[in-house]
Amino acid sequence: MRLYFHPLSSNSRRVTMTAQQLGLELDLIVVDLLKGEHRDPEFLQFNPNGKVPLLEDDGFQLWESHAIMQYLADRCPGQTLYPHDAQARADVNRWLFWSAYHFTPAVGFISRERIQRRWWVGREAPIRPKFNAASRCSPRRRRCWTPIFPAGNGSRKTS
Ligand SMILES: N[C@@H](CCC(=O)N[C@@H](CS)C(=O)NCC(=O)O)C(=O)O
Repeated sequence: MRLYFHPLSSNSRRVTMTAQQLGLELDLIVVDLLKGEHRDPEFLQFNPNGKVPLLEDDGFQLWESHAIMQYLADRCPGQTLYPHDAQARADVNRWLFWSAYHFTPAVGFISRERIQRRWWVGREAPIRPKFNAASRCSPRRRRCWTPIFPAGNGSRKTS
């Protein structure tokens, strides 16, 4: 199986970490995002979103990191990482969906503003006094952060 990825991509990393846990060896192919290789027509043909990671398995192409994680587990008979019991699997799925819908977009925002901007613009975004990880979410969505940020607003209490 071949994984088109980028070493700095956290979406790619969750796939490589899953493969490692499963003891699966993947052929890793770097898609140079800085050179725009993810927008090449040959790549877009397999992932019209123009994003990594992309898995290729014997002519089958799969994009979306969480779907790839599930697929890798399903390709390993006897694996225990992704449970077969309905409730145990539902619990894992719960966190996969939470990661895809709530966690990753917010972390991506921080990464773009604080890290990637340094590459593209030469400096990170100015820090807004009230900025926190969930400040761009509506109050309803902000509540979704309570599993990891008990304060419910994306900030950790320091005192
Ligand atoms: N929901 C997708 C997100 C993939 C994604 O955003 N990948 C980033 C790298 S971490 C990318 O390829 N960005 C290139 C771009 O958006 O131009 C997944 O989970 O695989």
